[in-house]
Amino acid sequence: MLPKRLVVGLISLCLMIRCTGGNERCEASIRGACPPAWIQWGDKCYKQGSEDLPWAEAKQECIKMRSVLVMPQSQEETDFLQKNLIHKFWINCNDLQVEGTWVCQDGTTDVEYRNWRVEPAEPNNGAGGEDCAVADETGWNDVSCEFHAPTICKRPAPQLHF
Ligand SMILES: [Ca+2]
Ligand SMILES: [Ca+2]
Repeated sequence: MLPKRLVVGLISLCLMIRCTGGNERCEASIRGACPPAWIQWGDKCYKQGSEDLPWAEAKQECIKMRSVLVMPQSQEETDFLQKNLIHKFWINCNDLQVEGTWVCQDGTTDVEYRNWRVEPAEPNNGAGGEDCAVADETGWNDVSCEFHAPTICKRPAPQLHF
């Protein structure tokens, strides 16, 4: 345990930096660390699922861990995941509702970022039945939702507010 005085000092310092940083709103918060077994990138935490699963089950696995199936919002985020967890994984992106209309969401937020593989061109709805997407080093590919792929779950890093 940290001495109480040190903790109070650190919190005060954080408050001071926040409040003198020129922010219009003087909001104080300390970014917490990710739970054990989760890795941190910015203010997000990530964890790989225990086994390869079909897409819908991958989504459920993340919900069970109070998180969501990952949906990278940039190449930087993808690079971090591939370097630190696994090179190929499901993303929360599907065209199950309307063929060819891809819905990609980070939690409930629509994500505009796309990184479909260029060569061979994806998404190709191969065999007429590819409605879920995996990411790997070559970009995204649509595959059958029944395909078994690794899962990465994502959740916000805990924030302590004052
Ligand atoms: Ca499709
Ligand atoms: Ca495909």
